[in-house]
Amino acid sequence: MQQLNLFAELAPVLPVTYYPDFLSFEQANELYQHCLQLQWQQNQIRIAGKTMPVPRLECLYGDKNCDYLYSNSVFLKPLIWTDNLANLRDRITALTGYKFRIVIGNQYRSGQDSIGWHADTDSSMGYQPAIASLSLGSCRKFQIKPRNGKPTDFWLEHGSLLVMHPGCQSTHLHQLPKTNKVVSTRINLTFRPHTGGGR
Ligand SMILES: O=C(O)CCC(=O)C(=O)O
Repeated sequence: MQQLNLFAELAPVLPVTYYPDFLSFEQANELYQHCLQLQWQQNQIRIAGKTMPVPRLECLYGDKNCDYLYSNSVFLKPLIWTDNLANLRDRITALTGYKFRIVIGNQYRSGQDSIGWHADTDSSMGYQPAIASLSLGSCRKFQIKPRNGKPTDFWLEHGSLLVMHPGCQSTHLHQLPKTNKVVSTRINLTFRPHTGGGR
């Protein structure tokens, strides 16, 4: 499997590994169809005293009691793993050695759906979490940068996997910016550890 390890010569400062062809085209198509049937919800987020819709749809699947709260305002309760998501989780663990208890789904319906600069630092994931991010559907630009540095762009392809290694969330921020280009639906699955619960 092709692997771009960005600890190495391309971009020495990035603590991520990108696997452009983690899934075959057929596997990615099948998983995309499955993911369209997940229980997507439109959540509301509170920022600077204002409540607004999150600019994407979200869902959470995972182990029992692995609730997830982010930005101190969006609270997600896990649904039981589907067989497809559990198989995918185990396949990513076999590749990376990292263990995951939850997966957060993001559905970007158009170029106007996005996620702004942030790090995933929610305490429920424990110390220095590894996060594995699988992309399906439309290819979108993903950016990552050191907290005070310049962004590097990735074009996250259908069936690709981007692994953010332990430490990445402390030193780097990432985002999926809006685009005015016409793009159709993209689904992103982020597999994460969690300190609570149990299977
Ligand atoms: O959609 C993506 O690739 C990024 C998702 C993300 O940053 C997140 O869920 O924290």
